Amino acid sequence: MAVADNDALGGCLFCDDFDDGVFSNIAWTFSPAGNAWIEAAGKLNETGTRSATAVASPVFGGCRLCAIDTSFQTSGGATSHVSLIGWYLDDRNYVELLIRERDDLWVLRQYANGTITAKVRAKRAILPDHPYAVRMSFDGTRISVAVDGAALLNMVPGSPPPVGTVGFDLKGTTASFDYVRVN
Ligand SMILES: [Ca+2]
Ligand SMILES: [Ca+2]
Repeated sequence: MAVADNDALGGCLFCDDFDDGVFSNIAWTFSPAGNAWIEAAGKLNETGTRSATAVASPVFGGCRLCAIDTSFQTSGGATSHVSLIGWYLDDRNYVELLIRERDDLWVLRQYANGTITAKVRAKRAILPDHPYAVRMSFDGTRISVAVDGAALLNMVPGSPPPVGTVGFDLKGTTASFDYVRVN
């Protein structure tokens, strides 16, 4: 089975630098199924008018007390949003950091049993096609988000507590992800 280039960034629970031009549709799960996420120019790239999701399953079994790093960028657009997904158990139980370029809006929220159980939001400039380095981490009490090294959001998640794998989602735009690293 083809696996992600898991060791390219050094020690990690799971990481992929998206640098080898091969993105496995066996290692990752896509929604809609068969959607073409393309690894090119050192990044994972996707364009979607409708929602498109890629989840690192089965390649990564998930984590609970962990930190997820990525660098992502979006071309933005009127109805666009892009998300970094963490602690993904299934499509009813996960955490996401969602950004809306048009509104310069950053939203951190948890879905538990299909319902939003925790949510915080902040304004911070989002420039089209500008990369942002993001860390989303859970210490057992709070989920925190830092952007380019500066704290931006945190929240206490509801029940059940988050656990699971990582992924990406977008709608109405083009987005690129330089790497994902979980520790
Ligand atoms: Ca690859
Ligand atoms: Ca890369």
